Amino acid sequence: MQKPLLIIGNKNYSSWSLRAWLLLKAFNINFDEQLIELFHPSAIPILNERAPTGKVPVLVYAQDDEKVTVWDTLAIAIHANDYLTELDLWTGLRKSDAETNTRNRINSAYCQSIIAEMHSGFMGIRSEMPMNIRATAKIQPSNACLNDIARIETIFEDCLKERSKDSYLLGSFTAADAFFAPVILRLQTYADASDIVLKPTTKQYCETMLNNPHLQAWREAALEETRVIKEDEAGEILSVVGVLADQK
Ligand SMILES: N[C@@H](CCC(=O)N[C@@H](CS)C(=O)NCC(=O)O)C(=O)O
Repeated sequence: MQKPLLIIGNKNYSSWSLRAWLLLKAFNINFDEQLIELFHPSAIPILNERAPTGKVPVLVYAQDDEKVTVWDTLAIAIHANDYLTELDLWTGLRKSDAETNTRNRINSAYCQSIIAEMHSGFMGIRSEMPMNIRATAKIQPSNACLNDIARIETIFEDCLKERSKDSYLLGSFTAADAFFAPVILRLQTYADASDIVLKPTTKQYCETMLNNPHLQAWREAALEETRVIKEDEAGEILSVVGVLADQK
């Protein structure tokens, strides 16, 4: 099998790309990455050739001279779990151990349910707090956005209430942590600035995720980017960090 190639968008903005990238990194799946400029003419030939929906992320590789293409983050997670690792992405356990008891089955169901919930919902937070890693911004959150945050905090409480302080959502790192990673970065850059008060469990989990070395590597790369995409920015930008700040 050829080494997979993950095509992603700008790291400062592309939340779906982050989910797929972090998942593959966290599960030690070897891949190359190709970054395209979102909403830019230079991306069009690459997307036309590789991305059936014109969106990223897309995972491509060759096997037995045939081309395998996986688009959409949820499909990439399922495909990676089925073909690219000995680990079970829903529990973080070895596949041979993952089905041995009811607790693992409950965790697997919980993980799959919350990543599906993220994939199909949370439109309030996703539209009003677009991922913009470099920028601290103040927004006026709607009730839909606040309801999304409340639901996310309930999930975090539910997952973490009986776990150690620095635990991931289901104990070990799973697909759930990758799918909620952009939320962590959004809370980091919008919550305080917008007077959104977060629960202690949420703050603790944010700290755990921000200490994850792969998420840190993504964030550092995002802060090196210079492209500003106006349609992916929201609210009143109070400050920026990274190379754009250094240029001022
Ligand atoms: N449902 C898709 C969403 C992918 C998506 O919306 N990607 C954005 C970047 S985060 C994109 O490619 N936007 C470019 C466009 O819409 O033209 C998934 O789960 O991967």
